[in-house]
Amino acid sequence: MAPWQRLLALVVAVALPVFSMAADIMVGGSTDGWRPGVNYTEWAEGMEFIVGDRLVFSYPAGLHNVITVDEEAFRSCSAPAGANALVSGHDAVSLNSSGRKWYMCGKADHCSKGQRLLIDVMPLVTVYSTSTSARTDPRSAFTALISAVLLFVMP
Ligand SMILES: *[C@@H]1O[C@H](CO)[C@@H](O)[C@H](O)[C@H]1NC(C)=O
Ligand SMILES: *[C@@H]1O[C@H](CO)[C@@H](O)[C@H](O)[C@H]1NC(C)=O
Ligand SMILES: [Cu+2]
Repeated sequence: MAPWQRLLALVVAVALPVFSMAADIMVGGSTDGWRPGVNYTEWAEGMEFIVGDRLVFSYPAGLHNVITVDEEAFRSCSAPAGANALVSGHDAVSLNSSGRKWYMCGKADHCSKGQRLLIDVMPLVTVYSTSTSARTDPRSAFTALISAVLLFVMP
């Protein structure tokens, strides 16, 4: 590589993680947060979840909790006995893998009052896939651009 190519590759390598940085997503937004009586299906429809993002469940500690469940528990609003609940009131959950995830509040009848969340987490880079679900959001568009530059520059 010529020196300018090395420099460009270095700049790109440094910039990449910054521009494709994961987001913290507050569940329900900052007004509603995590509580019964919110339609989280509707809320999630306007959102994009990407591997590496974190969900942040915000609520007054003690009033609610957050349990990661499977589809069946989600449907029936019945968390398995002894399920691990997050209780801090500001619970961050890392989205480590793509695919469907389910969460519910395990307090009283909150789940059946709407306090449950289903999301579809997308892979970070779908630019190389032939799927029609290619991402168009700025983060992945920038990642794709940078990747293209890298591929061009590298010997
Ligand atoms: C929540 O919103 C979704 C999508 O708009 C809708 O299909 C569903 O019926 C709503 N649920 C409730 C309990 O209102
Ligand atoms: C995600 O990965 C981190 C770091 O490896 C780990 O601490 C955490 O428990 C994982 N979260 C989930 C929901 O699997
Ligand atoms: Cu609750």
